[in-house]
Amino acid sequence: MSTLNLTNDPHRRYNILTGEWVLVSPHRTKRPWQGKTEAIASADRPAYDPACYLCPGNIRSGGHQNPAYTDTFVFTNDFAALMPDSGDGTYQNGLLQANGERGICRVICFSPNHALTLPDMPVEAIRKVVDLWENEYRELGSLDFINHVQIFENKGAIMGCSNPHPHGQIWAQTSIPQEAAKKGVQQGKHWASTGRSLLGDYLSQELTEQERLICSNDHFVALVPFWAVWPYEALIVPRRHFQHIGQMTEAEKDAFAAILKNLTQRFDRVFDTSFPYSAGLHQAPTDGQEHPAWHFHMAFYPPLLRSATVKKFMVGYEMFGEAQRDITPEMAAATLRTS
Ligand code: H2U
Repeated sequence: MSTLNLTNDPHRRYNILTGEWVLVSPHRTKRPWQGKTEAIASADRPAYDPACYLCPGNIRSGGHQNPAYTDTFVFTNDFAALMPDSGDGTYQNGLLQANGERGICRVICFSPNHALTLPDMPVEAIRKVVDLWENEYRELGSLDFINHVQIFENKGAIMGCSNPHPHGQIWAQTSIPQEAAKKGVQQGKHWASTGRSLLGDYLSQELTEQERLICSNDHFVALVPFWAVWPYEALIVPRRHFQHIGQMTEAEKDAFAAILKNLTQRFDRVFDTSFPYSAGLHQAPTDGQEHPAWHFHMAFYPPLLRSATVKKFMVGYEMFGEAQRDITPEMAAATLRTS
């Protein structure tokens, strides 16, 4: 058996959190690009936009008026994908099956200022977003029919975000959705066989090896995971093993806000543009069970590949085979570390 050179040889890496594989083709980074480029959204925005449905005091669809909020503001999505009182019956017809799904969708404004994004906001203002995420996780999670609370942000027009006003969303529902379910299984297996947190053990190894680290503080570490699929994918992991945002100490909440700013500022500097991404918190289900294996974390999936205008497409082999990347996670981490 020959030795594998991770910086040169095509290889597959294992995602310990999902049990899936990603194909890495480092030698391919030299290929020329003549494909699609994206328009850069103008960064010139007013602090208040009278036509924005998220700005303070403005009217949303359906006639609801936003209050004159001064920091964060949360409301039930006017076009919610899930509803609390929809049917929860089942459909079974031979091989065809479906289950009704109930839930609640909310929209969170991070700031009243239309012109800002998370990295532009002071750490104290980001801390208020963290507090709101915690409140929502607790409040929605305490409802009988809510077993999972997915908090996320979709940033940038190329991620399908409909409005540049700084905001995120929450979809809370009865079922544990697939991504979280896969992570629950993998973490559970490691816990059962070792009695330790999978991400805790992984973090120890990354802190020793150092080459995929981006930035850190007393309570959190940001790194490019060994199995990253998106070019500049990142993971924020707390040094302490806890299951959900409701267990963070005050110092950890401050540190979480600080690392969110640090990481997203680095993203913006990579291609000197407001970096688009989808980011989400993954944490224990709210089904009333103990989930000792769960280790809170936040993942960022940014699509940009070569510049502010060239993004990665998950098509072709990725749709029919499995995820693939060219630049190695180590190269991406080195870029983010020095950005
Ligand atoms: P994104 O821009 O991240 O896609 O989300 C904005 C959300 O805001 C979207 O889910 C909701 C949309 O349904 N929305 C309202 O709730 N009220 C409105 O007046 C417009 C958009």
